[in-house]
Parts: sequence; structure tokens; C-alpha cells
Amino acid sequence: MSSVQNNLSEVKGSKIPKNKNIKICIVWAEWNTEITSALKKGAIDFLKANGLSSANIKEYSVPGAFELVAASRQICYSKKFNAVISIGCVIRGGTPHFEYICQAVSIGLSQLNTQQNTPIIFGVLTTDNLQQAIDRAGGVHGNKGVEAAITALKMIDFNKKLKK
Ligand code: DLZ
Repeated sequence: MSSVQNNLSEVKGSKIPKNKNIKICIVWAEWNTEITSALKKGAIDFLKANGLSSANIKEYSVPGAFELVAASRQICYSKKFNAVISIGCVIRGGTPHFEYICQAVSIGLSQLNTQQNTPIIFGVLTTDNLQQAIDRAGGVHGNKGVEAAITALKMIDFNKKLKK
């Protein structure tokens, strides 16, 4: 996700669109739960602070980041939500597994984004170690769950403007 130089949790950018009448689904991976829970909490707290009620935020968990693609696909095709936030945390280990999972998730979610019109936000941390993940889940580099929530609101607004 973003670098130290481009920390969306702090950078204001364009105005955050206000819209209470939207539904957002968060799908989060249980692997590295302490990190993914913090990312999810960051996203939910931000959405609520920006006017969404609990009824308009739904969450589902999946076992690992690899499952985010299939789950996000099903959520999109259910047509119940204006955006999906996919949250995960993949930490590099001693085998090439990290590369396979990261590639599968990033390409899978990217392809899914272009196959249909419900925005899927990439809220997956891919880090070399646990500390880098902690730093980005409410630590010194902000909370990337918050950034994912901001991106969801902006992409929903983009879709709304396009329909006018
Ligand atoms: C197996 C595995 C490993 C080693 N590491 C992670 C990880 O760091 N983050 C994560 O979200 N999931 C991991 N997984 C689980 C896979 O994503 C997936 O759940 C399993 O391979 C079963 O399909």
C-alpha cells in the first residue's frame, strides 16, 4: 500500500464525499488477525465518523488473503453493496509462498475490478515483517484501513458522478 512519502491517512487530497445512503461490505482475512482486525476497525470507525450507520456496513471474514478474491467476487455479484473493501495482511516468510499469495490476490482483485462495476478496494498489506505491518495498522505510518475506507467513498462517488 502507500509509502511513508504518500500516507493517505494524513494527506487530505480531494474532499471526502459525504453519502449516508450507501452500503459497504468489508471482507477481511483471519490470517494475521491482530493486524487485519486493526485495519478493519480503522475502516469501520472512519466510515461511521463519516455518516454511515452500522446497518450500512457489513463484514465477512475468510481464512486467508488468498480467499479474498473469490469472496469479493461473490459479494460484488450479489449486487447488494456500493463497494467492497478487501482487507488482508501477507507477511514474507522463508519460502516463495509470499510471492504467490501476493500475486494471486493483487491480480485477482485487479481483474475483478475491471470485470464488473462495484469498486473493490485493495486493503491488503504485503510486508517483509510483522513490525512493518504494525506500523501500517494504526502505527507510525497510519492505518491503511482508513485509507481503504477513504478510497471506497471516493470510488462510490466516482460511480455516482458517472451515472449523472
Ligand atoms: C498459508 C498462508 C501463509 C503461509 N501466510 C499467509 C499470510 O501471511 N497472510 C494470509 O492472509 N494468508 C496466509 N496464508 C493462508 C492463505 O492465504 C490461504 O488461506 C491458504 O493457502 C488456503 O487457501
